[in-house]
Amino acid sequence: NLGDGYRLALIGAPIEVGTSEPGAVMGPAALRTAGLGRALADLGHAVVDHGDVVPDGPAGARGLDAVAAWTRALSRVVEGVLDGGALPLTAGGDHSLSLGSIDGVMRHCARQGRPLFVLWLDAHADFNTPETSPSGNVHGMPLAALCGEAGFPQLFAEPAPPALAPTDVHLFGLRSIDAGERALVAARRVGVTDMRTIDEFGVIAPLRQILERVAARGAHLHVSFDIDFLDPSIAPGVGTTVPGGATFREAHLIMEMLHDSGLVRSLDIVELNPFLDERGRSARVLVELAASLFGRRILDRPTAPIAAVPSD
Ligand code: Z70
Ligand code: MN
Ligand code: MN
Ligand code: MN
Repeated sequence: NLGDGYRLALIGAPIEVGTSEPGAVMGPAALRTAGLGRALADLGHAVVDHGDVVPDGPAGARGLDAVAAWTRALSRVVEGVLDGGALPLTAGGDHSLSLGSIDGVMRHCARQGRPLFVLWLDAHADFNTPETSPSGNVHGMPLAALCGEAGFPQLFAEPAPPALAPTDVHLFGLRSIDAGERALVAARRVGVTDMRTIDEFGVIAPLRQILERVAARGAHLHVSFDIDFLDPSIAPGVGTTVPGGATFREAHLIMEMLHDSGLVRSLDIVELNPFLDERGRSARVLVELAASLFGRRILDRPTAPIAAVPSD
């Protein structure tokens, strides 16, 4: 157990080589400017800012070689933070950074003999391979690479940990998927709560099911939060806006439930593009949501279980 005050490690990952839309490189700076570190420290956590990670070797060009240089560097930092008993919060940067953060988490978990579960809050599936990708953008591919799909060059340092099991990945908030990745997600039995499910059942029931499963297995829960999970009306600072995203209230509730579960052991916040933002709105929303995930609440008590709410 992490106890009350967590040790949080803020890791900047100013990476945009996985997208065709420039600006995500400014993400970590914008999150710091919006007060990410201060908000978490104000909640009583010990926050250490590790600064921005520098890629291993040349990472100037776009594409998989550049991403590999980031992946190796990020993996080392994230694994080191976990080995030191702190919780890594990797702030991006485009979603290809999760290749590195999750590789680091997998190495840490493998050594501890602990199962890993990945909750992917995103409008997209990010399950393309170089072959299925319509855009060639690596930020649309990290989950396929982590799950061991063929067609990727060597991205991870040797020895690579065993691939992530697709059944231990859950896509939450999905509303935009390409034909090739759609077939793969179905064939590999990746867990999915799409926007239609959320419209029908809300966020509580599907998320509770996931959290119960993670708790029962004693798994390490990694949350990868793509800002495009949110509706663009509350978070316009993203490269590709997809309408019909999570509302302000749904997103807060998810963060509060994640906090109350006590299961989250590592986090990515990705795809913030401050160049496309409106006066820092998106960065501020992300800081607020991160604060909710790490314990900010309206009243100083957990939300009452439904059964305890007086009915009539
Ligand atoms: C599409 C692709 C994507 C953003 C992920 C989109 C990928 N599936 N876009 N996050 N903003 O190009 O692979
Ligand atoms: Mn994504
Ligand atoms: Mn380790
Ligand atoms: Mn996305």
